[in-house]
Amino acid sequence: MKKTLWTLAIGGLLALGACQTSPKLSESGLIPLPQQITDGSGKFELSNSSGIKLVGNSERLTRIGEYLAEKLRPATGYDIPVSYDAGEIVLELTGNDGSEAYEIQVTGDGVKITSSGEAGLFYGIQTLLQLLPVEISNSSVQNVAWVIPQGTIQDEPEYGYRGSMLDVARHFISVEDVKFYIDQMAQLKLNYLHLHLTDDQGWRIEIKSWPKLTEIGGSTQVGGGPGGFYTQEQYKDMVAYAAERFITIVPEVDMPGHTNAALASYAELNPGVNLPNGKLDSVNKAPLDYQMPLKNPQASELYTGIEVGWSTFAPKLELTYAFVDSVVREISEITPGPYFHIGGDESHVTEQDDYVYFIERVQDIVSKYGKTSIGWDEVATAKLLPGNVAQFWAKEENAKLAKEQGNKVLMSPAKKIYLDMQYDSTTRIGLHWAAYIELDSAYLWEPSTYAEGIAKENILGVEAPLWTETVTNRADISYLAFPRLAAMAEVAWTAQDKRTWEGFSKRIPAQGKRWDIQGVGFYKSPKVVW
Ligand code: TNX
Repeated sequence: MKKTLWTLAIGGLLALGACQTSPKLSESGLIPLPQQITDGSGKFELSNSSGIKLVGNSERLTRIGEYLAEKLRPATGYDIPVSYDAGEIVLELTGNDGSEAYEIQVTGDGVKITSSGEAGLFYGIQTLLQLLPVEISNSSVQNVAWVIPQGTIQDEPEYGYRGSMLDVARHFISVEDVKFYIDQMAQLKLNYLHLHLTDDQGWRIEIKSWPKLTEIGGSTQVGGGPGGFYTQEQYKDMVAYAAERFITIVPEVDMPGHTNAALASYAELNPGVNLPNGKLDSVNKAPLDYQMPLKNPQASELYTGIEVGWSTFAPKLELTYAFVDSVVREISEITPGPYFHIGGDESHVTEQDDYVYFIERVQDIVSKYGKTSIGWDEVATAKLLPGNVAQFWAKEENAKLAKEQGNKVLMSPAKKIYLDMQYDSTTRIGLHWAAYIELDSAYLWEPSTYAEGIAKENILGVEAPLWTETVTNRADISYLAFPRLAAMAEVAWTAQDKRTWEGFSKRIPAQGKRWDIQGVGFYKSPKVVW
């Protein structure tokens, strides 16, 4: 009798304890933080009999369900069948309007994700994966109770463009590493991957009508390594891989500056006299005859350093536009997304009049092939076509010029979200010309108030670029991008009044555990108790 009482008492205490420590939905390590979380009581537990039930009409629905099942099977060891018949996890598509908003209801009987768009369902799935114990990220079976706290989440992004950029030109980044990055972006609900495909040091995309671009221009990189390039087939493969994860690729061909790799590949594109080191004279600017076709054109030399702003196409040479036309046509044909990035930054040796003329002609070419131009903020010194976008990185006055023309701004302030900036003076790679950016600094800013005069209605979205002068492999990418990309993702997704550094710094350790399990070597910022 006495023993039974004790057992009851201890059992009761244990139950109480379990109840107290049972996590709440609102205490889950969700990044980016959803707009609204309502706690319930109790939990739902995934079991060997759990499956995924699809509701709605879309040929993609089965693939979306399979994506979730494939994320759940390895660590749980469960079958997780996907069907239109039964399942405790319901994926319900109520329309097909492209919406990114979703709702999740967790009850004792199961989980239901609802959206009127396929993208919304996909983001609901990302949230669901973060609601499960972090061990769900393992690729082998884990002995864990797969519980989710009950409650409701209603969520939608603040900005429709949430992106990151990989500079695959300074150091070439392999298809596998780009796919790795795409998978990481998907977990953070980012939806645009901008590939900086060309620069002084390398040309990284096959152009069939100008084959020497990759043959010569793709043959090296910063520091003199072997470089590399994507065939059009490989590019299409990355585009499809990204699209499967609701990520749109934005290709960039940077021009008229940052073009030495092209100038090294084709002598006839070169403006004026070539100096022995392949550079134009930056004091005297381009020589007088630089707009004329050269009699005996000489290709510039390949370049493996990291200086910027010294190369230029010849804006008054007609061949330049025939070249740009072919490049834009071939890339546009294999790019389903709406944007084509024309670069336009740091053209310090292009006369301003010529720069404006060049940008305006290139915008017309891009528009002829059905794409919308994005350019670095300097392009706003030209007359932008309606709908074209200026990517703010440095100069607020350029962002203002874009706004005054009625064009939108993509926010990439270097002092906040340049992923190649060092965390502090001891960071083993990276640059610091804009700032040292610790995790809290990367988090603590607001796109709609950052640049004077640029408000939410002027902003297309937010993008975090990773320049790769000092980045050579996946470990380097991971170290600089994470956790700052997670901070950026929340800045772009979650309304300002809902997010705080304190909250983020408590939620990011769960993401850190997921990265550890996935083998992502992220920076363990001292600002966080990991
Ligand atoms: C500036 S940002 C550049 C890039 C460099 C980067 C390094 C921009 C539009 N141009 O060419 O890679 O700084 O941080």
